[in-house]
Amino acid sequence: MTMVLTHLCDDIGTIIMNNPERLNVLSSKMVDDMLQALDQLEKGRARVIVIRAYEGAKVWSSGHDINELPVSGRDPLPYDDPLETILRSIQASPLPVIAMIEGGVWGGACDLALSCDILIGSPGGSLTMTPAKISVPYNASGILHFIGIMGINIAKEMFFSAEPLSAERAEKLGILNHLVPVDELEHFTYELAGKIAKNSPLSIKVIKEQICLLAGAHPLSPHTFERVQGLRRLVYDSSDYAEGINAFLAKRAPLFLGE
Ligand code: YXS
Repeated sequence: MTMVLTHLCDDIGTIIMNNPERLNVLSSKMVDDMLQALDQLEKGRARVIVIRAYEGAKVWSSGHDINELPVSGRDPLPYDDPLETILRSIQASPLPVIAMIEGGVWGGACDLALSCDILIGSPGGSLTMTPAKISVPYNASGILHFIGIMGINIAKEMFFSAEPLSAERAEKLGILNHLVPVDELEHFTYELAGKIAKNSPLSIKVIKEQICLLAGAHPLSPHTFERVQGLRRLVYDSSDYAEGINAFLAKRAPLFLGE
């Protein structure tokens, strides 16, 4: 039985985490199903993806499946851990991914939400980082991810206190892009997704990867610099680039073909 529901409508893909009994715990089965859904949407007509919980969820996701944490003596978050795999897949996806968040987000599910490109939450929601609660060391890529998004002091408070960070505070801190009343959350999310879906997929794909590469805050290696230049050339050499300019000058909607 699949743990996720997948939809595609108006070029907007949706992945719904759908395991109410276990509060959308990120078990290896849930992650496998999410990876399959992501792959299917990336290969299809989707131009933007929304990741959300089932309707009315009090918990968006309860994080890594504690039952699947390895016994002592082994790294609880190794590179090939299911959670780490889905985080990298979302970050590396050529499509913009929006996290539509209602309810509580726990542990590794916070990293999942933060791996999305845009986060939209609603009052009453919260983000709780739990490693210190279950004596998990977390890991370098995850910690760097938090520092890059929220700064060192807030990251320390989240990790050290393991206390919920309210959606209201997360929005003030710029962690959430938008805070929307829960009864408007779906409409607001899909309206934004629709606007993104109308723009040049090639340009968005290339800008997303450039942001990811440059936000790494590491000195640019020659490889990275040349990769960034090659990515940019992909777009300004494309017919979509000419189409975007011609459509604007002709005062008509652009028809982007992704090439
Ligand atoms: O007792 P049953 O069998 O019905 O199962 C219960 C919970 O045990 C189960 N469940 C989980 N099972 C495995 N791993 C989880 N993360 C997990 N979360 C929940 O789901 C059933 C319903 O949960 P219950 O009865 O506690 O619901 P509740 O409404 O009273 O409380 C909701 C929560 C989310 C406050 C509570 O379930 C909870 O605190 N869950 C654990 C949240 C957590 O610590 N997540 C972090 C997991 S570790 C992780 O993500 C990383 C390794 S790290 O820590 O490094 O970030």
